[in-house]
Amino acid sequence: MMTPEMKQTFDREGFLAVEGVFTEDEPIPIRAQIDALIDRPDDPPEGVKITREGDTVADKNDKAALNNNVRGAAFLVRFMPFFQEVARHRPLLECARGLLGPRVKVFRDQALFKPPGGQAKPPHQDQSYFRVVPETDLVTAWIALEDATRKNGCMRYVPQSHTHGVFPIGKDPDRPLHHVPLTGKRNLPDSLAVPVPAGSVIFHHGYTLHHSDENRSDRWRKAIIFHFTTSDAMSEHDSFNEEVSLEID
Ligand SMILES: O=C(O)CCC(=O)C(=O)O
Repeated sequence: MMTPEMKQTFDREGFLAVEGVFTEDEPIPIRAQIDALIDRPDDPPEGVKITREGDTVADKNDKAALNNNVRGAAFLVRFMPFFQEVARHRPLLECARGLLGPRVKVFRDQALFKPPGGQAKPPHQDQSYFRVVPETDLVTAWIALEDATRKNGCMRYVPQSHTHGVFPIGKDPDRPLHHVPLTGKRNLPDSLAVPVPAGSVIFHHGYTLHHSDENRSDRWRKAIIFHFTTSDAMSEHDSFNEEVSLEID
């Protein structure tokens, strides 16, 4: 599944889209699990955390900004056997091992469901948050459960941005949790939209700058996201190490 040419592209560009990692049918039961979470956001399975659009807002009294739409979930793999099976999906693991080496784990997992009108995700680097060591041992797998299109807010990546390491972090007063990468005078190319059909997986390096636009369609854009690392990698932040999603190899 992961040819030497694909690995070279990933190493050069900092991301790689692989179509057909999951068959056409495989996302269907995964979507059903996600839909059940969306339908009952106040009653998630134990340990699973539901996130809402308004979670990113600075002023929790600002009723106009405080959009209560369900936006995502965290710890599906850590707490739900169904998603542990998804994380052990053989072609997915072949790709992850092809990029990271023979021994991998799911360091962290999340799901992002961008509802119609759902807000853009600003540019960021995953390593800015996770601080995994060895620093190059974090690869995120973004798994499309629906077709991801320019209209519904597909992923966008800044080619070769992974060659710069973690940028200094700035603050956005409107989004206090967000790490704004201060790219300074570096002459970075524009980000590239990467539309993919359902069942595709886009892999990106922990340093790669990425973001997504608002969902301008009338349908949800649903994805699950597994942050893979090598088995022995650890975060500089102990809290992450205490909440690893799934040991695999
Ligand atoms: O799904 C999105 O729009 C953003 C996902 C993301 O930031 C990530 O996979 O690290």
